Amino acid sequence: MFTILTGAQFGDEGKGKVIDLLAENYDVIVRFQGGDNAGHTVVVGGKTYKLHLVPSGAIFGRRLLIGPGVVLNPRVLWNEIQSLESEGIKVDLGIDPKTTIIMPYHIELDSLREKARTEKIGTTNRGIGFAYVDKVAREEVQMGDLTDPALLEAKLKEIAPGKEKAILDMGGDPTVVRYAPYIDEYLEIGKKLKSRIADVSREINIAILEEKSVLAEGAQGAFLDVIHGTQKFVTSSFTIAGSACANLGVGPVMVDNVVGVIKAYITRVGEGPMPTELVDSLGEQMREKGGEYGTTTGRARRCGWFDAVLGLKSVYLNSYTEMALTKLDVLTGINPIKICVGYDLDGDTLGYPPESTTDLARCKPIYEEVPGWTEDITEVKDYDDLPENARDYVEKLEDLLGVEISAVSVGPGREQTIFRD
Ligand code: 2SA
Ligand code: GDP
Ligand code: MG
Repeated sequence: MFTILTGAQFGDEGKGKVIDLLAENYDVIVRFQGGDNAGHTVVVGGKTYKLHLVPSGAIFGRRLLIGPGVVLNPRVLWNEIQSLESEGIKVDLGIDPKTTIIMPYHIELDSLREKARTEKIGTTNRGIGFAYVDKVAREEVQMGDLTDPALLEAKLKEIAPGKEKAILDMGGDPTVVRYAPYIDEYLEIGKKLKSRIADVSREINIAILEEKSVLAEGAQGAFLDVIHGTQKFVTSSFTIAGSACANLGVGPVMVDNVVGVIKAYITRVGEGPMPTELVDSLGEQMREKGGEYGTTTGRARRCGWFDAVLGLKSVYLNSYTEMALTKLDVLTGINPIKICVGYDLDGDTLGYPPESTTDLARCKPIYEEVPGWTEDITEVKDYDDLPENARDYVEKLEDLLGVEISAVSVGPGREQTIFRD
């Protein structure tokens, strides 16, 4: 069985929590895009794990893979493995040798470029964009190169002058490109990770043929997709479900399920349009109650009402077969609750977002109001025990999106999840 799971909004929908839960039923969990810009939180037995590169099936002790479409900072990965193993979690990880390596100069370029932008993107400053640029420009260093000092040296010899010039042109310090201590450190990590190198496409295809179950873990969310998102305010990878097939080397006919994770409201971190953003005390209330701060950078996330117009597009982009709705508990006590069911753009009513980012930024949300609830729902285990207004809210979103909401999350903990039958 092959399942793909993606974020249906702007990331941070609670994918880490849902993947951890699903991991019980999967043999293999694999990351297919993005890098350590991702921050996936798993809370088990009161302990919080913030994962950036290691797939969120780690806590269940599953076979974990990092596919070649990921951009990987070896230092972050090594620290993450060490930290998990020091807590007694065995990390059974395979890394594709073609995985792109994030080099210190990518981080330097990311930072210099963002500083120079008059209109910021609000990147996580992890070098993601520049690492993907190098992949496409065929100037990347790959995971396999870190296990072969001569190959790495030859590659850097070829690549370095261009990077040094680019950094110099932006007023940065070019010595970072050939800084010997980092090269030695990367080679040292390469040595340590050598035994974990694996042909990820092959391993996944064999696993599926042997009737094992594989879960592809998306990072970020639909509207941060580099093609279908709100350019330029996007990440540099393909975040939608179809990307898992291309990035992992698995044909589309192998896909059995596509799970969308969607928050009961919406958040965005970084710049870019978000039509239902609340810049008032209610937005702040959602941020505080929902703990809406970047898992990687600690930045405050912007919060707003659930946007069913964007939601519908996300369903189209991903072809979800089911969805998990998270953070319903955060809406407790808010009355009425608003749902964006359309946009007003220059007097026209839209039921689907415009393609242009600048048009999207001009859209005014059209809201439908529904009554809220006041009961604490964080301990509810059965769907029927939710307050009626909470159930109506879930079912209203289900109707608007046209996809079954099969799980409702009412708290960060693994056990704070209601499965609907
Ligand atoms: P980048 O660094 O080039 O990928 O940034 C480009 C845009 O993508 C957004 N982005 C994210 N949005 C939500 N969550 C992400 N992960 C972290 C988290 C973010 C954090 O889990 O909270 O800690 O700040 C993530 N990663 C990238 C980013 O904000 C830019 O808008
Ligand atoms: P991801 O990037 O999609 O994995 O999401 P993050 O981990 O960056 O952010 C989601 C945050 O919400 C984390 O702190 C989770 O522990 C938390 N969370 C997940 N589900 C719920 C929920 O149902 N209720 C509450 N209150 N918090 C949740
Ligand atoms: Mg996150």
